[in-house]
Amino acid sequence: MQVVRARMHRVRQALVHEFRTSSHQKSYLEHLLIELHDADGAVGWGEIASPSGPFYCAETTDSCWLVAKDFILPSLIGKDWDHPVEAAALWSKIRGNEFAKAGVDVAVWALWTTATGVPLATALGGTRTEVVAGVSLGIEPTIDDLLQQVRLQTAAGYPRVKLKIAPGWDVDLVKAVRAEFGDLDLHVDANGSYTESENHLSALTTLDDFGLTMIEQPFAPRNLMAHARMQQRIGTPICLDESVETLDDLHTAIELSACRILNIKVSRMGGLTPARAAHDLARDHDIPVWCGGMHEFGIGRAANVAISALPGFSLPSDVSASAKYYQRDIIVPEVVADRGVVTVPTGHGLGHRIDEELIAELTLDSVEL
Ligand code: OSB
Ligand code: MG
Repeated sequence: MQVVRARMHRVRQALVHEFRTSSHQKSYLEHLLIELHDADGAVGWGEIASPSGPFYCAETTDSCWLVAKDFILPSLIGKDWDHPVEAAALWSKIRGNEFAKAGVDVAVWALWTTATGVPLATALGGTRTEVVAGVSLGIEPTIDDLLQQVRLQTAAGYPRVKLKIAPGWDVDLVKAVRAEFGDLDLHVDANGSYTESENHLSALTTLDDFGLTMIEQPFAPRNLMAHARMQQRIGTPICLDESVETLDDLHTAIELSACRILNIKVSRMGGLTPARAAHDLARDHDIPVWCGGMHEFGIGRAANVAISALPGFSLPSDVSASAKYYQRDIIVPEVVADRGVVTVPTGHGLGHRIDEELIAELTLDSVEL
């Protein structure tokens, strides 16, 4: 198989509800869509879901645009390959830039599964026909606003809620949510905003008393030692997100006992090929995994649903319905959840039609290679 032509589109969509984390705030997103064509006319789409600024990780929308255009796509175009794993080897010399690689990797998998007529989840080794979705709720102006969001999403049937926390926005709100939702599957995500200062350690150890399913990424991404020390002090499992960009990071985290749960993001880890390898490694070490999200539009979301069908994804994933994020999604049908359950598509490729008309309306800039 050979990619003979590639296009990249910068596409903007407004979020239905503004999202704030410890590091940034957003009301709309700009993602890069990758469109790959082979010589026989087959097409595969992928999505680079990088945040616009370098606050979640080092990448930005603009850095992804540059690296995809000047390095990743040129490494792929005109080369022969028989399987997506072989295609990914073509750009393996490029360091970092995992979000940019992920969009191209998803497009390659979509192209290959479209051309061969196989559903993406099946090609990846997925065994589930349905995946369970949770919701991720951002920092709100007040605890009452947050409670309102929890009521809305649990009423929609989502069985798991994750709350963004930051120093000063932690114990009180978890206490309030627990008081109203006593047995809800609840977890918190700090996006690396805590240090090992006395105040911060005291807040984190207090959170150990609320029956949380996990505490996600309390400390800075490279500070695996702090995670290992905290995991020794508390019973609540620590889950890593930002710390694990590569398989080597995961090997180190396992060696250090820095986590008991892993959030696998296709976007953060450079695509479906490395995400699947992380799933396999975690399973060998009895570490349960779930699929995290970056507010992907429909294309990235479809890839997240497909990887969530693998057997090790035993915890609810951040693959909420399109409607939780966007007024109208760029795939048809959009992703729907029935009481928090998403059906894995059985059609070939991503299993959704790409709404190119809508994409054209939302596109700010395009480039062709
Ligand atoms: O840490 O999981 C995160 C969104 C932007 C940046 C970081 C994170 C998130 C989410 C959103 O939690 C999860 C989703 O896509 O629903
Ligand atoms: Mg996270």
